[in-house]
Amino acid sequence: MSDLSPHRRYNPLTDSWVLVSPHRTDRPWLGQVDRDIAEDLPAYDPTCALCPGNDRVQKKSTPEYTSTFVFDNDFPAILTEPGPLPDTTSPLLQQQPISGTARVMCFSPQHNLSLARMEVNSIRAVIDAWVAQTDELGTTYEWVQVFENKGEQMGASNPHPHGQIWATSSIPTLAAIEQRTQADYFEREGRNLLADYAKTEAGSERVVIDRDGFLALVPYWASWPFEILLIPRFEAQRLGDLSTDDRDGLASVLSELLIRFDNLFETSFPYSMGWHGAPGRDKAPDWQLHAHFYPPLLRSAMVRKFMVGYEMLGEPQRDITPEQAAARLREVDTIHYLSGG
Ligand code: H2U
Ligand code: ZN
Repeated sequence: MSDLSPHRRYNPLTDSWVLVSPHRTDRPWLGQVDRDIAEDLPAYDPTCALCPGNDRVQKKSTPEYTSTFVFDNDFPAILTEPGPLPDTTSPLLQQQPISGTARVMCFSPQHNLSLARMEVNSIRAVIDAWVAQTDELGTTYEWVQVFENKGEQMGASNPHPHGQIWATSSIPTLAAIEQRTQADYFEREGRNLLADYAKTEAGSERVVIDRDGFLALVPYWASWPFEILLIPRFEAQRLGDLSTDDRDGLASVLSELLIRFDNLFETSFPYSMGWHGAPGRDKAPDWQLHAHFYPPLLRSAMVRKFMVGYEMLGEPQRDITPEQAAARLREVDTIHYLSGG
């Protein structure tokens, strides 16, 4: 693939393009080399707000939980009651009120774990908690964003395995774009965009995992080097549509994917990931549930991709092709490098 010429690839979900420059993969690296941040963490950290039994701010405390634990974020970015808005006089100065709920979900009581190092049945408990949260908050709010921002390189403040849930009265920008592109495709083709895409990619060189009803692949239009799109192979609009069997399959596939991530550079692989499901509660045959994984690393635990320069001013650009990235992820072991197996 590396004898390909520079070209652009279209992302039908975001209606945007990415520049692929395969010939540049051998250029010398003279940029930043991060400090290797791998460190031995304790299973319990008395200063961690997310560890069982510890104090949080405002006289709150985290209980002695044994599986997952969800609490209202003590520093929420959105509030349940809308307040005053700035005065504006020009149509160019638009604003909208927003209300919402922000929660934190601890994936495990154990401070030094990550989803990649958790047992499949503990990952299954996280999936159940995601389903419960989206079901509950989806009755009140237009959009429920489940996400995990993992690792110091992503700006995460605490290594304790955790994710977040932000539920809002309005649909955020990126979700609204995906809603439009999926609706347009459905109207034009009479079929579901991501279901068609999953069919198109069956057996392709971009597939990393395809089993138990789930497809994990480096999408044709990926902008991050090891970006992954995870799609159920069956019709599912929201996390709540997953049966117990589906959730078992997902737990196993998630575990494998995250172990492959960690094994790629033998590091606790940083990323932002999150779920996109149909907004509201109505039937939405144009929507397909999916998860995005956006990891920043490029060529080692210490060398990451920067979305700067041309990317901030033009469009995303990548050197290593999605096909090469998928091959790398397929090559690595499915036993975690720290498990000593
Ligand atoms: P991040 O490192 O991904 O930001 O996650 C930590 C979250 O936990 C963050 O959103 C919340 C922060 O607001 N938090 C509390 O709600 N209470 C605390 O006492 C500490 C951190
Ligand atoms: Zn902790």
